[in-house]
Amino acid sequence: MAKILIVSDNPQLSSAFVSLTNTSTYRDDYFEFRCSLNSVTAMSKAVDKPVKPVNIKLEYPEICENFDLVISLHCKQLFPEEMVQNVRCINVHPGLNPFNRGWFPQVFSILNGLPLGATIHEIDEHLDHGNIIAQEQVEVLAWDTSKTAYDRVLAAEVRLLQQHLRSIIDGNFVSHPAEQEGNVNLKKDYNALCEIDLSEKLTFSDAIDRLRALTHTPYQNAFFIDPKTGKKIFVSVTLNADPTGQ
Ligand code: 0FX
Repeated sequence: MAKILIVSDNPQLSSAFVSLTNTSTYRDDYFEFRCSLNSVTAMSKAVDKPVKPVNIKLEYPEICENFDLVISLHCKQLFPEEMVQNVRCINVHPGLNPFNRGWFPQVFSILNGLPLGATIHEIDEHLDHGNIIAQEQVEVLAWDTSKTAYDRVLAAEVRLLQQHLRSIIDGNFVSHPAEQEGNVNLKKDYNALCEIDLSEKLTFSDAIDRLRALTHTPYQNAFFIDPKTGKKIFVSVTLNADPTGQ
């Protein structure tokens, strides 16, 4: 029986993972979920059983000893180098490595035009970097917001898990390094995008891209400060492709 630890802070993907593994293909495997402290309530609801919090930096020796495989489904904690060297660690990432590795890939793909998709890869000591096991590219449409592009990426992640989870657990997958190092975006890069400078001059095309990249219900991301009242005003956009196909 393979003992697999799933570390996740993403309820939606975790719930899809539970549906996938509640099938006869996985009846001989043992899955345990853990998450960051602030995700306990949402994660327990998503997987329909209590999920224990984990501090990976402190608890990784116990993890290495007790599990054959660790799968990160959007875990917000970094895995220590010593952990990834001692137990097989796999990441399911909402981006098409090596493009826009790191934070919120679809936001940056809308802005810089680099390809978007989902990647399952081995975890090494660098961010979203290890050998690639499987990938699926998704399109970015002119009328996408962060939310619509993200939903497409999540669906691709679930498809990749359906296709590759069995071989990942059995350890008989093939993986290869990315052909280039690509680029990385951090949380601070994303945060810097959110404050709109009302005096910035840019084309309509760039302005629409910036606002749709930051439109993601139910979040309020882009904002400007009203010069008259000093109030913070949030901005999001609605885009609709003509349904008649014109
Ligand atoms: O779980 P996740 O989809 O993924 C993020 C990173 O993008 C990913 O690279 C990393 N491996 C993982 C650990 O964390 O993030 P989320 O559930 O916090 O957010 C999902 C989407 O929601 C995000 O892509 C954009 C949107 N969002 C989220 C927050 C928190 C916003 O638009 N504004 C926000 O403040």
